[in-house]
Amino acid sequence: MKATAIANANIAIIKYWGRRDEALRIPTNNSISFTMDDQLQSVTTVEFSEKLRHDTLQLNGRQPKPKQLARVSHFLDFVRTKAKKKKLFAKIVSKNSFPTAAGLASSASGFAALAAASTLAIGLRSFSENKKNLSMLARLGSGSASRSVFGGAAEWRAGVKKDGSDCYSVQLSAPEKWKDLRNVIAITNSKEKRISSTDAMTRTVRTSEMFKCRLESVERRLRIVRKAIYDRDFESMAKTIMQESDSMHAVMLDSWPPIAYLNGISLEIIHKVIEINDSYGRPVAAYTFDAGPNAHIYTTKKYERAVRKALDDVDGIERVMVCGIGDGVRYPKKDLF
Ligand code: 2P0
Repeated sequence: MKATAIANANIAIIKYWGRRDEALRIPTNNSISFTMDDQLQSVTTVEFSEKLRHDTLQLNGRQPKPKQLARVSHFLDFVRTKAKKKKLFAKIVSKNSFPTAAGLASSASGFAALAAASTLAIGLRSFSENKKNLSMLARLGSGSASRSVFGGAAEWRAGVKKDGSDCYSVQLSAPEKWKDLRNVIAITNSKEKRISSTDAMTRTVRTSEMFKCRLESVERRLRIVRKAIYDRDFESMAKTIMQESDSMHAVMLDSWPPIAYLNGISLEIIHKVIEINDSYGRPVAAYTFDAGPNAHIYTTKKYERAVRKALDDVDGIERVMVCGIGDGVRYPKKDLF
């Protein structure tokens, strides 16, 4: 009853920000992301045992915060219910290869790996071996986790049904399809964020007057990005990637109390990307920011060096990483314990 799974983080270019159903984590709009390579990875081992009286969790070698354990247990309740084993508890050990909760999508890789490992461990093969079902389940742990089930590019469909049975992700293109795509990540603050994205997006839906207007533009942007991914056309999606990030951060700021995730360094990076694109006379790099101040600059291998060089001029960046496009959920042979 022990199993291990690996999942990588994904960085959205059309963002998930807002839910129509909080408990079932059903989003207000479809979103699209690329799954990152193995540098941004979670490995999770789950063992169910009749000897345990409650779930235990070790996260990056440490005891979790009570809130983190409660969230994991709440997710495992869905798994236990599906397996009709409501009183079967688990030992969970999980490791991230990157800073947790710093806007590097650790909940996406974490819950995708947890969904895969727990369903395999408890014998729910219709989930552990079926990516559509697995992505629907991972969604209940963390919305963006539904996209990390797939490698390459994935679209998470919001669906229209009340019970969320048509709310899951699909793969738009395989990781091999876009080998020279890069995400140059500039970490400007690796500390945990003050407000979780879960709480922040609820606040936006409740209080932002601009939010409805954003939803109208998202539909058009989805069409542009789907076609660009299909055609492997970076230039035609670059403008949309930046507009989409700006639109999400605008509705965050339009919320009350305002949600401001970007810092001064993030803004400097935005200026740098605008300068690079101006110097080439066309978009060769596109910034996007999640619920945090770290920059993700999508570009292609050809311009990776130019982007890194531009970042050298920005004071205060803690670390720069360059990710390619990676795989979806896998089951390694080795367990963590
Ligand atoms: C995304 N983000 O599409 C967006 C962009 C952050 C900004 O998905 O509450 O951690 O767990 O469903 O998945 C972060 O939100 O939120 C996120 P929950 P999640 O990647």
